[in-house]
Parts: sequence; C-alpha cells; structure tokens
Amino acid sequence: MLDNNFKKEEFKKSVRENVKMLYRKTIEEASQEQIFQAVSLAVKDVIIDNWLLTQKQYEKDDPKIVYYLSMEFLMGRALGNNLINLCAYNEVKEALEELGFDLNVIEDQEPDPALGNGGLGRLAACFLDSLATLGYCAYGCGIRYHYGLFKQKIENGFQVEVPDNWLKDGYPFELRRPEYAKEVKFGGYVKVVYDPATGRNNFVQEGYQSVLAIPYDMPIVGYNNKIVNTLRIWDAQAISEFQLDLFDKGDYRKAVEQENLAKNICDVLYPNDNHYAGKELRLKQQYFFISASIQAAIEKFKKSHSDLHDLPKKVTFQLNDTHPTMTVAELMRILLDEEGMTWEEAWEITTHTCAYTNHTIMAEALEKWPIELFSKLLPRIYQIIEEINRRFIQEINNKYPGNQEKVRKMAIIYDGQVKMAHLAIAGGYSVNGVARLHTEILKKQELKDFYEMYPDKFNNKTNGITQRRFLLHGNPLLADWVTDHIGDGWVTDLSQLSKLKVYADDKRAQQEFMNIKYQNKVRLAKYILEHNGIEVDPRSIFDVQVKRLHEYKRQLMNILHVMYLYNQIKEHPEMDFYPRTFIFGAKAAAGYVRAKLTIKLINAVADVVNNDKSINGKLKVVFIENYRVSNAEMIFAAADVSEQISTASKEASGTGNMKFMLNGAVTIGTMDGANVEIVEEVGEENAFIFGLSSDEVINYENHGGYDPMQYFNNDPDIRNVLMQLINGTYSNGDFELFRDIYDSLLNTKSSDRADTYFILADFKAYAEAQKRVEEAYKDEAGWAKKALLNTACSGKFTSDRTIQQYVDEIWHLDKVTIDK
Ligand code: 26V
Repeated sequence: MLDNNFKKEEFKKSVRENVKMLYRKTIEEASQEQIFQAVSLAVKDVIIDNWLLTQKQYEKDDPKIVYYLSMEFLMGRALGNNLINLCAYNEVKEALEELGFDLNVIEDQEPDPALGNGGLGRLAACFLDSLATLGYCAYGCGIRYHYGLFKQKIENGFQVEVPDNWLKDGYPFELRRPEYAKEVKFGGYVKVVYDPATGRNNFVQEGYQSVLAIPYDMPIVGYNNKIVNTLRIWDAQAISEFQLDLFDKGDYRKAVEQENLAKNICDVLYPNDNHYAGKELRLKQQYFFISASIQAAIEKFKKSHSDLHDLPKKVTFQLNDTHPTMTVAELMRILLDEEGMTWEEAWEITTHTCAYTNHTIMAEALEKWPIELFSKLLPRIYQIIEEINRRFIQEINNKYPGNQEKVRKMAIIYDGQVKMAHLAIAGGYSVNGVARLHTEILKKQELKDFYEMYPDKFNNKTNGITQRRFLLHGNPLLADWVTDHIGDGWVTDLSQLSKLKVYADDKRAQQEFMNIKYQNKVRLAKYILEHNGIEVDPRSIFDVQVKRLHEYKRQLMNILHVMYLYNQIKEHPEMDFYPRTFIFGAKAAAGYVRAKLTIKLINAVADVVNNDKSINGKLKVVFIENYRVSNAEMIFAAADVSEQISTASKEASGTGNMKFMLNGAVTIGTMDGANVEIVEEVGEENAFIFGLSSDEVINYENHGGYDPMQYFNNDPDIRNVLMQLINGTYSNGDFELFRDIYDSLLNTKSSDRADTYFILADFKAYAEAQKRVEEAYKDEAGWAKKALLNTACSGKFTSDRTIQQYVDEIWHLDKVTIDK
C-alpha cells in the first residue's frame, strides 16, 4: 500500500473539529462550502508536516535551486490534486462518504485559481507538479492577483466577462508570510555619490515611492514522495499601513500616493494572451514581483553561502517568456549597488544564472516598452539596461564591424523602445523554444541573428503535461484500466504507456477502452445538458476544440466547416452522415473584438443547427461556457477527435493536443507546434493531418502570392459559406453582424493581407481530412485501435520528461529524497 499519513478515523475527526472551530457548527449543519474548507484544512495539516520535512532536507542537502519566474500560474483546483499526489484520494473519498458527503461535490466548491491565461500559465503549473514529483528544489514565483482570469458568461450568444473574485471566501491552500516581506521601489531619480573610500561612484535611488511585497506560499505536493515545494505569490501592501515611520518619517502626502500605488498593482491578471498592450500597470506588476523574488532569492542564498560568485552553481532563474526579463537588470542592480561588485563580475554572474524560454513567434506578443515610460518608472533599472545595451552593441560591432543593419535588428534599446526579448537573450545562458519545430523557426527566422551570434545558447525543450492531473485525476476510469493492464508505474514514468501497444488489436481491450470513452461522453453530455440545456448523443462523434480564442488557432475555420456540413446535409438529406457533436470552449480577451465575434458566430450557428428538426440531430454544436482547468479535465476525457488546426508555424507547441492524446482522442491537425512530434510518436495513420506546411506559410508571408479571393471565386462551397456570413442566415436577417469576419477573409483593407491565417487555403484540405475522420470512425475496431494507440504513444508528452531535460541540459539540479 502507498505510504501516506492518512488514517481514516483521524481524518474524519479532524474534519469534524475543523467545522466546529471554523463555523461553530456540527457536520450536519455545515454547508458543502464549509465542508470544503474543513476538509482542505485537514489536508493542509498533513501537507504542512511534509512541507517542513522538505525544508529540513533542503537545508541539509543544499541542492541547486531553480526559480521559475512567471507572471502566470494557471493552477486549477488544489484539493483533488493534492489528494491524488498524497495518494490519499480514495481514502478521503471513503471517509467523506461515511460522513455523508460526495468528494466530487466537495471538490466543486473550490474556486478554480485562474492566475493565468492559457498555455503558458498552465505549463508553469504542470512544471511545478513535475519538479516536486521528481524531487528537485524549485520555487514558483508569481503574483497574487486578487482577480484571476475573468469568468465567461454567454448572453444572447455573446461573451460577457464577469470578475473572478477567487479569494472572497478565503483560500485554504495559501499561507501568508508577512515576516518575509520585501520593499520594492518605483520612480524617483538616481543620485550619483562618489565614495572616496572605494573610488567608486555609488548610485542611490531617491524620491521614490515604495510598496511592500508580501509573500503568500502555496504548497506544491510531489507524487508519493513527501516532497512539498513552494509557489510563492506576492501581494502588494502600502508601506504606510505597515511601518510608515521607518521608511518615510510620516510624510502624509507621499503615504497616500504609496497607498494608491500598492492598491492596484495586484488587482487583476491582464486577460491578453499573445497580445502586448504596453500598459504602465503591467510594467509595474513585472518589476514588483521580480524585484521581490530576486531580493528574496539572494537573501536566501547568502544565508548559507559566503560568496556570491557561486550563485550560478546554486541558482537558476528561469524566465517564463519575456515578462520576467527585468530579472537580468534587477540582479545586476543588487550585485552592483548593494554588493559592490564591478560590472564585469556582476555580468559574469548574471549571464550564468538567467535562462529564457520563448513561447510564441507572434509579432504582436513581443514586449517593447517605450523608453519614457520605462525610465520614469524604473530609473535605476533603465540606467543599467542602457549600459547593458551599450556594451552589447559594442560586442555586435566587434563581431560585425560596420554592420549597422545588425545593430538595428539586435539592439536592446532601439527606436525609443526597450526590447525585452533581446535583453533576455543577451542577459542569459540559455534560450529555448517549446517544441522542435518552434525552436527551428526561432533559429532560422525570428531570432536568426541571435542564433548566429550565440549558437550554443539555443536549445529545444518540447512541452509536456502532468498525467497526475490529466489522467489520474481527470479520467479515473481510464486510469484504472491502464493500471489494470500495465501496473501503476505510468503515474511517475509515462513512457510505460507504450506497454499498452500490445493491446491495440485486442478486441476485448478495444471494447473496454471505447466503453470507458463512452462513459466519459455520458458524463460530459450530462454536464452539457445541465449547463447549456442542449441534448447531445454520446454515440455521436465528440469533436472538440478547446483553447483560447485566437485567429491563428482558427476556431473560425472549424465553424465555417460546420456551416459547410450543414449545407451538405440540407442539400442531400439522403446522404450518409455519421452523427457529430462539435464542441467548442474558448475565452476571448475582453478587447479582442473579432475573437468575440467568432464566439457569437459559433453560438449563432449552434442556435440554427441544434433547432433544425429536419436534420434529425445529425449535427450538434455546443459552446461550453467558461472553459477552464476544472472542466477541461472532463472534456479531454470525453473527446473522440482533438482539433489542433492552427496555421502552420503559429502555434509554438500547444499542450491541449497532448492532453487529448493522453486520453485517447485522435488528432485532426496541421503540422504545427508539437503536433509534428505527436504524429511522429503515434504514426501518421493514427492522426488526420492536412494543410499548408510551415515552410509554405512562411514562404507566402515573406514573398507574397497568396490570394484568398481565388478560392472564393472558384469554389462554390466556400462561396456559399462565406455568403452566409453576410446574408443573414445566422443573424436573423442582419447583414452586418458578421461582416467583419467576412471582410477579414476577403478584403485586403481590413487587415494587412486578407485571410491572414490562410483559412481559405486550408479549408478544402480540412474538409477532406474531416471526411477521413468520419470514414475511420465508422470502422469501430479501426477507431478503437487508433484511440488506444494515441494513449499508448503519448508517453513522451509528460512534463516529467520535459523537466528532466531542463534539469539535464539547462539547470543541472541535484535530486533530493526525503530521509525516512
Ligand atoms: C503574452 C503576452 C504578451 C504581452 C501581454 C500579455 C501576454 C500574456 C500572455 C502571453 C503569453 C503568450 C504566449 C503563450 O501563451 N504561448 C503559448 O505557450 C504555450 C506553452 O509553451 C504553448 O503551448 C502555446 O503554443 C503558446 O501559444
């Protein structure tokens, strides 16, 4: 039996006690939410013992630490996940049953901490799970947003954003640590003071405003190994509330200003995904959490080490995209101004401690801060970046004498802007992409000049996901089935799934596998009926696209294809057609008008199609409201077909694609991101690949020659569908509602180039691939084999493998085990 600290009777007693202490109630009187709080507290109690043990072990072993610095951690609910990793899920489920509660219902009481937008934030959460499970000393560092990603309501088919007040009832899995507060300084000016004793100029920031950063720690429970790491998220508090005298000697006006500054820094997560907006508050958020995190890391290092020159041996700062790039300058500031190092010493340490991960090549996501904004808010940091830039340009000039073009393209400060990606590359020892294709595109296109200059910095780390959440917790039926067939080693070694391959042709295994899929479809159908009031047939093909709404992800192509199918069914009612349920889930950034209009279009098509009795329910369209981590787990488990249809070259990796595969869904997709590696693992015959290649797309982009109008003119099916956008078919006769979408596909004036994402170029290939899906699904045994092989071949895509590669090739961490 697994070794955990759970004794059922003790646990029940502890829940009773907690209800009494917290609410002065008996178990019978408590609400489900109160039971959730009481259960969580009981679980936290067990976790804290292991947390202390882990800390003791780290103090003893002094392992190298990775600080995973990220503006986003999309954690999802903690209770179920913690129970899974403590190997106490079933015991607690039973204990609660005996008390008269259903663990699923209790889990549903937990707010879904949504401190992230999408892929990048969820990846950070999967990485923390793997780091703890593999026994590496790691800290996640981020921001304690008071409002996470908005909740999505659909009203009249339109997305409406509702604030996500996830902290309103208190969050049981966090620990406030005010004793570790740090001061973070904004604004003011830099005074240069000559110190005759050292002969150096000292740089002193004066006239600034401060904010206190208060850490809140969340436990990250490793799987069955007693290790508990920490996610540290910082909240802002006005200094005046705290110790005004100490810092400001009672300056009232300044106190009010500082209070206002502190008030809004941690208010809300910016809901943009892949789109840079240049907001001052965002820059404040970045410096706020970076300054606090780096100060804390250096302080911790100094407690047990005497020489800061050893920092790179003991610490890596991993930058999750460019958002934490301030790290480079903040570390320089501390080493120069507070530790008195020379520039050369400080630079040597910094550039061997920082490492950068790139998550997108979308030009609109590149962070470029205007100099005025930057230098005013962070005068000393700006000064340091200026010096980094000056020296960097010198290096470029040395390498490429007289080549101004290189300077123009690579400088960190240019055209009145600070380019964060350039700073991250110059200031660190590693640059990695998140899938093989993505890394190759970085090297050949986007970061070509940097690759030429520093080829050794570049490396690939194909993304992964944690099977503990996305199979063991999210799909218990399949998890048990897998364990029955190959044992439970897969929970910490996903490569073992390949042992399932021998069952690919086994009739009984196929039936069991598809039967589990069916039961998961029934579970999702029930959810859809409850939440959407739409009845869907679990025997139909569940064809699913869930991810952030973005034009490059081409939800539009998917819904245009549904419109095309609907036309076909209407025109040829006698046609053989396998019933299909198209399921969408997607949040659009609040200001992204076209994305929001696409949501409206999906819902408008759903309205027409779902209510057309004449098609006998052959086609259903469902838009799942408020797609998020907690309902995602159930959706992946129920999918037959996984839609991964981004314009080739645009999706850096994708991670949803991996979650579907793990759960036995078959991919229909382009050769983009990690899809390439998925197909490599599972075999082309077990996926449905279509469309332009990344080379073809890039070629069009660089040399022109793409004309969407040609498809409109020559293909009546495409023309029909597009005309339906502007003839009122899906808008009760309103010709204007969807005109922007129509224009985006055909009119050059509405964007740089019409059909920026090559939807019309790929449309027929997509429709044809969908036809192949239908034919394949009709062959029951053939489909079961494909589905089963997808699970069996998904072993590569565990975040455990990804993290081990980061450890071996970038971080070089030491493995820790807890002494028994
Ligand atoms: C970028 C920006 C730009 C500035 C303003 C706000 C903001 C917020 C988030 C982001 C992140 C966009 C990058 C991102 O999420 N990339 C996704 O990363 C996944 C994990 O590596 C990867 O699987 C997806 O393909 C990639 O789109």
